[in-house]
Amino acid sequence: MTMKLKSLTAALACTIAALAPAAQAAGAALSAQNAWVRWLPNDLPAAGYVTLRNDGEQSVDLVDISSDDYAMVMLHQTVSNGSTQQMVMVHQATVPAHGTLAIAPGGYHLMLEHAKHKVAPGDTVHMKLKFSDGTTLDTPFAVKPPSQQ
Ligand SMILES: [Cu+2]
Repeated sequence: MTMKLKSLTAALACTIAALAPAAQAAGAALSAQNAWVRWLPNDLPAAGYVTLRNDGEQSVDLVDISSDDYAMVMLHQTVSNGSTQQMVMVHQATVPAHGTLAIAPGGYHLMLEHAKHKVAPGDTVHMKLKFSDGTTLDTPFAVKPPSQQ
């Protein structure tokens, strides 16, 4: 009986320890919402979109993105030169204090190239979003078909 109680206590302690990091993340200033990927066929580069929210007092920069699902992830911005549109690589983007940064069609996107395994609509891929304050958000992105707006 004593043994049983001890192992139950140990199991509870493990559960609490495992939950702690999640609770900490929930209390952090940065969060990611509505993360999705517009998938394209034939191994073409895909575009990732996400809204980043900063509930903190200081602006924070998104400075790096990596993924276990794509060999290359870059932050791009679509800029228009009169009638033509062009993508340029940017090295950081600011999430303002008490504000949001929309990485959304027509503005910023995450350029996802060289999938490490077969990815298709309906899948979930993960990006590690790293910020200037040291925060990392390991964010699931829902993979959607090319028709998704
Ligand atoms: Cu791009």
